[in-house]
Amino acid sequence: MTQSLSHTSNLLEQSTPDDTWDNADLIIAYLKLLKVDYIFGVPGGAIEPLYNAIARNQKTNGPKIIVARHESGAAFMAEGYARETGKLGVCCATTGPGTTNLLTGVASAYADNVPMLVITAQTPLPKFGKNALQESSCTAIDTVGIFRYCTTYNTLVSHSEQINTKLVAAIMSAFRLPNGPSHLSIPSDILRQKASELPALNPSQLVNNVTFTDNIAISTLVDMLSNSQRIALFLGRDCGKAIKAIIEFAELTNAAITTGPAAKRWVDCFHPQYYGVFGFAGHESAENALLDDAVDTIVAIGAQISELGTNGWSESLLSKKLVHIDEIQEHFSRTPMAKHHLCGDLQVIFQQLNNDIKQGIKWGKTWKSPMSSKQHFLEKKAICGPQIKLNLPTSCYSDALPLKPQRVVTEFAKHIPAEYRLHFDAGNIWAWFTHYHHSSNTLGHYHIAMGFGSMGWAIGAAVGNCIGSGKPSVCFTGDGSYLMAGQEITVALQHNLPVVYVVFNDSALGMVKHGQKLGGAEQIGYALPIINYAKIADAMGIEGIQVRTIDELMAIDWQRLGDKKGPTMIDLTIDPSEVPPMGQRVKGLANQSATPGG
Ligand SMILES: Cc1ncc(C[n+]2csc(CCOP(=O)(O)OP(=O)(O)O)c2C)c(N)n1
Repeated sequence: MTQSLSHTSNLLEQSTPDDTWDNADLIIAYLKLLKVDYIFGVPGGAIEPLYNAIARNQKTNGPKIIVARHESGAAFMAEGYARETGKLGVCCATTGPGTTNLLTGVASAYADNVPMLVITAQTPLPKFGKNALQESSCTAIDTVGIFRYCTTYNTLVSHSEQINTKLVAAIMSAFRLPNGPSHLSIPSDILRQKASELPALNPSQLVNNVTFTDNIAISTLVDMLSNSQRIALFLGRDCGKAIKAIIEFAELTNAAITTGPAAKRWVDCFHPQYYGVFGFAGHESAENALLDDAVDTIVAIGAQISELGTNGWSESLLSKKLVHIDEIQEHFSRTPMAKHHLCGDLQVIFQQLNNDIKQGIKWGKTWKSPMSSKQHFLEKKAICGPQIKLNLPTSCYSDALPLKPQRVVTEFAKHIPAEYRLHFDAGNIWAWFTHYHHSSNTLGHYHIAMGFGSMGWAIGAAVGNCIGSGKPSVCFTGDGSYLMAGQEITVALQHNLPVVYVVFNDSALGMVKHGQKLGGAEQIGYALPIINYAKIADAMGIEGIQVRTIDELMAIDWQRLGDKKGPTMIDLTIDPSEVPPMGQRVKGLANQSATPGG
């Protein structure tokens, strides 16, 4: 996660404490220093002091509050905001149920390593242990205990004097690799107490929080590469910041490029060396590129080595041919079979590697092209006007009704303008877009949360992203997820945000239904009622569009929807019988005798 922060002493001056300055003001002063413009949450009695401080600080450019409909939505919004801006995502909740509602969203940010500050109100100190309303102290429903396993830093602020130190620790911990959420549980009486100190953080120090680079390991790798004949790459989620240098490396070494599902956002799918996604709902061509006997070195870069990213830790990737390059040492614990580990800043490593390789090329070193006898995985067939005609499966060109998800996704890839930020919810959406969404947009505007995999993530994240980017965003979600978390659309309504919701309507928890079928399990618990989501939107004063036919699909005016001040709901009926390309995942689950599904 990158960020651009500068030391802003003028903000400190604007925030000089006076008689009314309390600890909640101190928190806001830190957020101003970090140039955080928004806090996401749901109010309640115990967190009121923070809301009061937010209100007081509006005159001095303090962060604004965005009130979500559910606290998990607030956390997803904070995640969407952080992913887009590189700043800290901040969310807050009141004691008890407010805080427990926040949990799934915080866990999601933890699993996907998104920097976040989570502030929850705690029972006032004098009421600890007395069965107070919504008591969240250590002898009740202990919210610090509950957050223990999904935060990088997690503490109760038990004395006013701790707040400065703990805020600094929380912020720095959120930005330390691997990034993640920090949680401060602050009793409401401490939030109200007079603050005695100024913020003690120089924000420019945060950007210095980088990994050291192992120069000896770089030299070893250069030797290995000079003895290698054919290379394949596997790009993981975290290679965004160095993607230009990595692609240059691929081009210099003629390496086949494959990505995990979350990393396809960094790569031009039409790049001649791209072989597609390896991992959940990926492409056979990517697997073949890694399995190619002539490949002697597979380089995994910025890859967590998660289940979905590796087809269930498949040996096609995790073999003795592997070299693993990463900024996070912990990731190496999942590649003990690798012939080489290289830890460090990816940008520094690939600049160095590229310089050395250019020298090698000058001396006559070459690498063989990837699977030269095979065509590109999208196999360009012919040029039809400005559009490249791709040899995609026939379902991608089908006019049949109900609409085929493959056709719908193919059209979306062609027609949604590049400035849109795309968000994909858990469910079959993951599979359809991973497999069939081919775009040359390498701007990283393709967001998927495959760590915790919560339904409803995209519904909130699309709002937070739109707030952070000022650009239109789109949320692709299933009807089950929308029924679970869809009321957040009204946040986009309230704040005039151009967020387009596309509900893939199959009247089912589709991934569960197809997972059960593919795994030969009993068919149970997946059915949903027939609902017209465009009509629900209509009742909320939101433009609702029904898409049932090809003509209606092609008539969606993405430019207009993106220029609009407010959300749109597209209710898209898809063919519920189409089987998503997730066979590998089902096989993996079947081997572990678990129930298929996300
Ligand atoms: C909060 C949560 N509950 C349950 C699951 C398990 N799960 C994964 S996908 C899925 C079904 C999603 O259905 P829907 O949103 O309609 O999308 P579809 O699969 O039909 O595209 C379920 C229940 C989950 N991932 N997250």
